[in-house]
Formats: sequence, structure tokens, C-alpha cells
Amino acid sequence: MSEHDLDALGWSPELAESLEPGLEPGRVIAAHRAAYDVAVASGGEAVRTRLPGRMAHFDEVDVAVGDWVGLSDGLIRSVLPRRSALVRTAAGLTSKPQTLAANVDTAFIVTSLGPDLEPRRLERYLVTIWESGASPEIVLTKADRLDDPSPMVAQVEAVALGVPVWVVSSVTGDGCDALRARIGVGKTAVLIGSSGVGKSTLVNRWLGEELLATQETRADDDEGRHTTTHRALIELPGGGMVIDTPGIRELQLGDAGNSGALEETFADVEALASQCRFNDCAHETEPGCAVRAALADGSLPGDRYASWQKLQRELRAIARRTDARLRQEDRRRWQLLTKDARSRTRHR
Ligand SMILES: Nc1nc2c(ncn2[C@@H]2O[C@H](COP(=O)(O)OP(=O)(O)O)[C@@H](O)[C@H]2O)c(=O)[nH]1
Ligand SMILES: [Mg+2]
Ligand SMILES: [Zn+2]
Repeated sequence: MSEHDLDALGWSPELAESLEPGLEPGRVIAAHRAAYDVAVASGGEAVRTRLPGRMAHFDEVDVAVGDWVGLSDGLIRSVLPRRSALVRTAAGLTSKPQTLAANVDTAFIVTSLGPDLEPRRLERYLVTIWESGASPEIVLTKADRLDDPSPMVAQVEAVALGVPVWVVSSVTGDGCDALRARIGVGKTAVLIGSSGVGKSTLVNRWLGEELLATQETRADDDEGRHTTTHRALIELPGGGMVIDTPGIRELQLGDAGNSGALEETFADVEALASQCRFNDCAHETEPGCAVRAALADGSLPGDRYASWQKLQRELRAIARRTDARLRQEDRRRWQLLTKDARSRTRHR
């Protein structure tokens, strides 16, 4: 990465306001185990930085690709407030959710046209993205493999509910420029989707060079020529940035911090539920249930309703787990505090 103009990286007056005086602003373009590559205004190669030892041990500090940070003496002193964050949920009580990408404007949910197309998985991704604070758009790749993609596109549009749906082929180039144009100057997009759907191929096409390793290049290139895969945030010629990181595909439902995510994704089901006679209708045996009526006349597909129920249950379970974790942390903090107080009384 050569000259870095902060505005091109998405710097804004709001960010400037939250930066402590005396710190140099920069954007994290790659995260390694304990080090971060940060692009700064002074240009040149990104600087390799880390957290001060004190902060690194402090669990709450979580630095991710896309984060804006304040630097001094080559160390990260602060992480600026995030506009959005894609989070991987922690499985257990002790592990913390991990941020995979921060300050993302648009999340492209990428899936290929073909037998692996799954509307249910798209719904899950949509909920996750709405939770993150980024705007989702759906990208259907490998259009060249089908004579007529329109039936599949219609299937996707039925779950997209107004979210833009793009059809592209990195082989013929169809749709690639139109999609590229969605990433404005200073904006950050992320590509999310299963392995093999063509995310890296698409980015390479936008770049006009084989920067990222794809399944193809990986197969015929054992010498590691594509060593840039760790550079997770990539500036596109003409402006805008894209994040293509392998970790992103492991995205799961988050902490339901933004509880509107399910309502956004399933606005059709939510609208029906609001028409039920009883506010607390469980859509089972209650009279005047609009959901059951729509299921009966086929206007609400059964598998879509089942998907809504399933995601709702999962989000509730995650919320319970998060609560339990926070309670545990509170307890620990309280124990430390009281221990501290006890030792103070003793020393008096
Ligand atoms: N037919 C066809 N194949 C594609 C297209 N885009 C990517 N591929 C192939 O799909 C495979 C996976 O692509 P890759 O970019 O590595 O997928 P990723 O894992 O999502 O990054 C490679 O063999 C690509 O050559 C496309 O538009 N059409
Ligand atoms: Mg890839
Ligand atoms: Zn009902």
C-alpha cells in the first residue's frame, strides 16, 4: 500500500473528535497473532504495531481488521468507537466474542449459483449482518454456469425482501463492474460466504491482478507466491476498500445486541405476527392467528416460518449465554473488589 490518505481509508470528522490529542490515527489493515498492520496518513508501508503489554492482557481490548486506532511510540493506545462490527460468537461461558471486521459499510453475502444455493443459509447471514450494523447485499456468483439464472434469482429475492441481489460471473465479467461500483470512495465492504464461492477471484478481478490466493492458484502454486492473504483490508483502484479474510466464513449469529436483526430479515413474518388477535400469540392454537392462516393458504412458506422460529430460539439461547457470562464477570470483579477491601482493612 503506497500513499495513504486518511479520507480514502474512511476517516471522518466523528472519528477525529473521538481521537485523544497527541495520538496519530491509523486503520488496522491486517491482524496477526499479537501484531497489527496499521495504515497511517504519513504514507509508505503500513506500520507494524502492537498493544502495550498492559492493554494486551486486558481482555476488554479487542482490535480487529478495519478498526481505527490511536498510535504513539509505535503502540496502539486506543481503539476508536466502531460504526459496525462483525462478531464471531463465543461458544463457551469463558471465551469472549471475537470481532472479525470493524467499521464495515456493506457486507456482500456471497453464494454461488448452483446446487449449493441455500435460502436458509442466506436468512442466517442476513440476520447476522443486520446485527452487525453493516448493510447487507447478496451476490450470486458463477452466473456463467447456468443458461438461465432467473429462477434461482427469484428464489433468493423471495428471502431478500428488498436487500439488493447481484448476479455476477468472474469468468465473463458480467455484473462485476456494477458490483464494484457499490463500494464508494472511503467505504469498506466485506465479502462473506462459504469457501469456494468465488470471493477471492472477484477481488482479484476488481484489482486487475492475482493478489489473493484462490482455489485455482493455490492448487498450482505451492511456492507461496500469494503471500498477501494476511493483508485483510485491501484498497481498490479508484477508491473504496474490501475485506476478504478466511476467518469471515466462520461467522455465526452474534449476541443479538441489535434485536431488530430478526425483524429486518423476516419483515414478512413479523408483519403477519402483528396481525394476530393476541399480542402474545404463540402461533400454535390461538384463535385469530394470522401466521397460521398464512401458513394454511400457502402465502407464508412453511420452511421460511421454521427458519424464523429456529433463528429466534438460537438468538434467545445466545442472549442467555451472554447474560450468564456477564454475571460471572460481575461476580469475579466483586470478589476481587472485596478481597482488595479486606486487605486494605488489614493493613490499616
Ligand atoms: N465458473 C466460474 N468459476 C468461478 C467463478 N469465480 C470463481 N470461480 C472458481 O471457483 C473456485 C473458488 O474460487 P475462490 O475465489 O478461491 O473462492 P473463495 O474461497 O470464495 O475465495 C476457483 O476454482 C475459481 O476459479 C465464476 O464466476 N465462474
Ligand atoms: Mg478466498
Ligand atoms: Zn399468531
